[in-house]
Amino acid sequence: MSEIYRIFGSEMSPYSVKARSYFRYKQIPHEWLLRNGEQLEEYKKYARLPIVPTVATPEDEGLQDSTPIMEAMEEKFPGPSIYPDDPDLRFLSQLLEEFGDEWGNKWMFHYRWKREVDQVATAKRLVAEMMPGATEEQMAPMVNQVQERMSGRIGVVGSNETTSPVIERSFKEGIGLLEEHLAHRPYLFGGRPSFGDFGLAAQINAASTDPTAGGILRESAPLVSAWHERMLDPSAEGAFEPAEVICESLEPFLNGPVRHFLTWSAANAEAIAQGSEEMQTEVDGQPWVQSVGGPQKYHAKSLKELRRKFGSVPDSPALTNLLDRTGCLRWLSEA
Ligand SMILES: N[C@@H](CCC(=O)N[C@@H](CS)C(=O)NCC(=O)O)C(=O)O
Repeated sequence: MSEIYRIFGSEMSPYSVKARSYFRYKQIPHEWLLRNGEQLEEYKKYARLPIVPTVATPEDEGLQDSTPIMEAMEEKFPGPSIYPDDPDLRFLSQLLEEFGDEWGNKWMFHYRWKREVDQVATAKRLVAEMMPGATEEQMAPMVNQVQERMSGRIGVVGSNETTSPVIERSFKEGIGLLEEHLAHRPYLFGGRPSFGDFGLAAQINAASTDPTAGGILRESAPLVSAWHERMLDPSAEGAFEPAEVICESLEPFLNGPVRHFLTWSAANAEAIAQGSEEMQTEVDGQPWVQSVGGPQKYHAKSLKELRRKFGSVPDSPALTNLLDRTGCLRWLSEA
């Protein structure tokens, strides 16, 4: 039996790139396979859901969902750990990972499919990956199809006329705050990558490959740009930093984008629990309205999981006070 893990993914998929960065950092033997025509039959053997990444294990099992994939691998391959030893930092790292997967993905997906220039550039890259070796002419009908289909799906991440300015402001604020935090360290928690780095860097990296978001990043956030690129093949350069230092430096980011994300996530979970078809709330003082469908159920589940993780952190006044000051605590403590 082969000892190699196989990752079926796409260069365009942030969750796939996240999983690949993780396998690289941990030096877990793996093979990266694009899910295109050549691999489709093999991919289908392992994919319960039609998503990437899908990992085929040496035991011939299929794994999906980047977060549980990484958690399962951490148990099998503990070193070098992506969990900071300090329990407060460990939780903050999990919070930032969830933030990246859910809110960072809104940033990325919104910019990717909002404007024509990004739609066209992305559709071309997606089709080139699906049809290796095809000419522009051969690809053109498919490019149009993908552009039409995907731009119509922008609402899936909650992007619409009402929320568009909130998402764009959050992105700009977020990368500005990360730029300050990363002025003093190569990774979010110090000298080595943590759980949170993998989740957040992958979304920002995907955004950076698109014209509009990429332009904003290159112009306004050179350190964030260097970080998300470093995260494609990260290596430990030092230790995780002490909790006091990291908590102080991350406070503005928690108090802005992370608080806004949790406000949204709690309202989403509430709408699902009530069986509503639409959610309405305020994010960053602005109205947020979106329809609630299948993908939002996934978010409600992952918030529940984050709350479970928070519930298992050993009692820590420092962490509780930080989360309280930044307006995050109330959303993490609710049942
Ligand atoms: N929660 C999943 C999300 C995976 C996901 O949404 N993947 C997207 C690409 S980024 C996908 O496969 N979309 C459908 C498709 O490409 O066919 C994870 O963390 O792995």
